Amino acid sequence: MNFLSVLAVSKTKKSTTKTVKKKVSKKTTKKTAAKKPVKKTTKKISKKSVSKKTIKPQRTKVICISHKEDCDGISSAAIIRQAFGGDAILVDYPGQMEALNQVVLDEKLKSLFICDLGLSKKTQDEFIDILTTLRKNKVSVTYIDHHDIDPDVVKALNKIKVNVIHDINECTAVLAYTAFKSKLNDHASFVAACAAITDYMETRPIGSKLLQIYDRQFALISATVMTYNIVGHQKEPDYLQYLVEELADSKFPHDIPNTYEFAQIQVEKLSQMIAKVKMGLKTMSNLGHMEILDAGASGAVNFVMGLSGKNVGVAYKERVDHGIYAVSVRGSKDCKVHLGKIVNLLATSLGGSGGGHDKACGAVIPKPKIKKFITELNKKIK
Ligand SMILES: [Mn+2]
Repeated sequence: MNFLSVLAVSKTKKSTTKTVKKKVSKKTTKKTAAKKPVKKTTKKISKKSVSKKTIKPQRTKVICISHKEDCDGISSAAIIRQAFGGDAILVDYPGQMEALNQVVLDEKLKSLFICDLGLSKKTQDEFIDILTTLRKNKVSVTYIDHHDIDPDVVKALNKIKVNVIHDINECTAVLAYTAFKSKLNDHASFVAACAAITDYMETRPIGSKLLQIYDRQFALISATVMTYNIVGHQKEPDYLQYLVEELADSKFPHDIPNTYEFAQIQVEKLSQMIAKVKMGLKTMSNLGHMEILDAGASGAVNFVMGLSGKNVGVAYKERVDHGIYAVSVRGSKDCKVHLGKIVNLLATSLGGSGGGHDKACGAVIPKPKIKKFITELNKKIK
């Protein structure tokens, strides 16, 4: 706990220094601008003659909105931070749109990166709308992802000149590493390789090349320890930020204090989870499912699938604050349907959202619809 408060202090310090560096006048200008109703006219005039008194606040901020729940999201944020600086906003799927709606209001935002956050039928239109506003405000936007995406969304994003880096064949951190390699140091390839491992994508063309730079066992234990620290700190945003900063600063997971001790605690919890899943697991003809009460659904879902003996596992956890269930779905190697696509459509039809990969995906389902979601999914995956 202590070191966290130290972190918080050092962070504040950093940002204060930044603001001071950026000249005091900017702040004053911004305030005046907000009060004056003539803002727009002044803006137009000052555009050409960018002279001493620009009313428009200068856009200087770099922000990366990335997925907070796994190594790929955290690693992507670290890679963007190393390449471009700036701060990360780490979110889960339910928090994704909220974060976008926040940053769109930030008058200092200069460039935005969005990483490892797939879209669904439910969210894609709003996503395009927000990015359109950002582009109108001349914010540079880069969207890096590898989840299944509606081709029309890519078209729409290209049209508004969002830099779309999308490939379902590699994980997001590997895509980010490849795109911005020239701005990254050697260690970034390790961060990307760890992300590929946790996303089951270390056998893909680029992922495998990155992994072979390192000793396989060393990379595996590093990726695993990272993952356990990320999963176990979901409710501590400061710690997740700290991980991003340390990885961006070329630290190995074992160089970050207490990560291995923390991973030990997590594996103990997981072994208890095995016992709990054995007790609470329910099965239908085509899937196993279970409500999770005291851990994350994604940590349990592999056990639910494995122990059920079915080709699909579903674990769901209530998010009381949102009135929804966060649902994790996994398919075995023998699962022949694309779960991400099925879950996207089904979740949307029930007033939720969802999607992802063929054998690993997630959904947000309104609380009263969870039973229906499971019975319908069971029907659709024969
Ligand atoms: Mn990913």
